[in-house]
Amino acid sequence: MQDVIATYYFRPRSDTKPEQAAQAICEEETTGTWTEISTRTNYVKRLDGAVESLAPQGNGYITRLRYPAEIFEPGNIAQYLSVVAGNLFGLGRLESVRLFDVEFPDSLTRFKGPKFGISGVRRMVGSKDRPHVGTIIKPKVGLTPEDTAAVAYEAAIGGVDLIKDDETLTDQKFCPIDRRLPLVMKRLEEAKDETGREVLYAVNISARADRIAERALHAIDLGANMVMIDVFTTGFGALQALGEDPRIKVPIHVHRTMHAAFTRNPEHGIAMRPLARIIRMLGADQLHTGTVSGKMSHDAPEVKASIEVLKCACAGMKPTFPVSSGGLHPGKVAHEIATLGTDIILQAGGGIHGHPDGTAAGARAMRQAVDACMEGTSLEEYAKDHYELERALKHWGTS
Ligand code: CAP
Ligand code: MG
Repeated sequence: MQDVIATYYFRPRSDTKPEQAAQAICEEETTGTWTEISTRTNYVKRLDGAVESLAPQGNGYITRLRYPAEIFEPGNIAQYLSVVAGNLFGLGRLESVRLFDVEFPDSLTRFKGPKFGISGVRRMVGSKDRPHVGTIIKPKVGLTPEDTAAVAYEAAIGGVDLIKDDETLTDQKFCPIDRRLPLVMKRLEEAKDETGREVLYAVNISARADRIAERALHAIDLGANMVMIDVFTTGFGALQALGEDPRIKVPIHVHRTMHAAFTRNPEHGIAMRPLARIIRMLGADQLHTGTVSGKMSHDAPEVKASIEVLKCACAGMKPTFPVSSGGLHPGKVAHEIATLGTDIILQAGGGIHGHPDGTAAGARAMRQAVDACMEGTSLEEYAKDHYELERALKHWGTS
């Protein structure tokens, strides 16, 4: 494949034929505009887009469009996106249009990708093939640094692999990074002395793009063993700045807050899959791809499609660890693993801290649920001699 192939679903306006609508996208995103122009000379036309295929699907049509590779500036994701996911969303001749996927040729995927990837993160934690268990400190904001660290300690003692800040906690006055991070790392050291296990803490360094590398380096100076970024609110350039900076030698956890503004409507917007491809290229070691049973709206085939592109062979890049999060609790673990596999991070905030016996018990229950699945035993069976899991299943059920 030499060029870029983008796949869209669309519904044309009633006065527009599907062929015209697909052509309108091609023209808008390459060399055309709404009318003939004298400046679109013969030498320019080599950059024309082309409709590769068009077929009815559901209430609309699915089309594959080819954009010449030469239109793209290698390495400039902002520019890639303004071609494949740009003005087309606003074209009046379309009632709706959704970017389903985009495939880039090798010449446009020369990115470093994740520094650690799934195997690098597994090495840090010391796991082989089981799903990782993560937790989000809850409440998402409001705790003092001391209480945040105490909750982190409990979760670590209980057996989680990863602790992360929530997406809205950054460096507010009530819990500044300079105080929170060293305290959390100190408490995680204490937990390590007791359990022998390394636990990762993803401190949320989301900030304006031109300061983010500085903030990451400062966090590393304070002892961070992972950083987290809200990629859509912060911007792709910010993630790229972290991913490509050789001084940032810790894994990057990527949260996707705001994604549903463009991924949720099945007829319009951008599916998670093409975004996941790009986020992996930019250096995400872990990325939220959604659950198949949790509190956020979800669509199993879409979640699986996003996970697939995080792991597929792509320009020698390491695979990104997918994260299933949002409304999970131990009773949901079996369904998540059965659908999404074992190369997955299962995160529970409420589903750990809301355990009737507290955070450590909640973490134990999540780990027991994972162990049950790895042993091929049902949760109910495993719960018979695993007290924390039994309590969790009684509290939340298994659906
Ligand atoms: C999970 C979470 C995440 C969601 C986001 C939350 O907490 O921290 O932000 O997972 O969804 O605040 O909801 P709970 P997604 O475990 O308490 O639900 O990963 O789909 O972007
Ligand atoms: Mg959250």
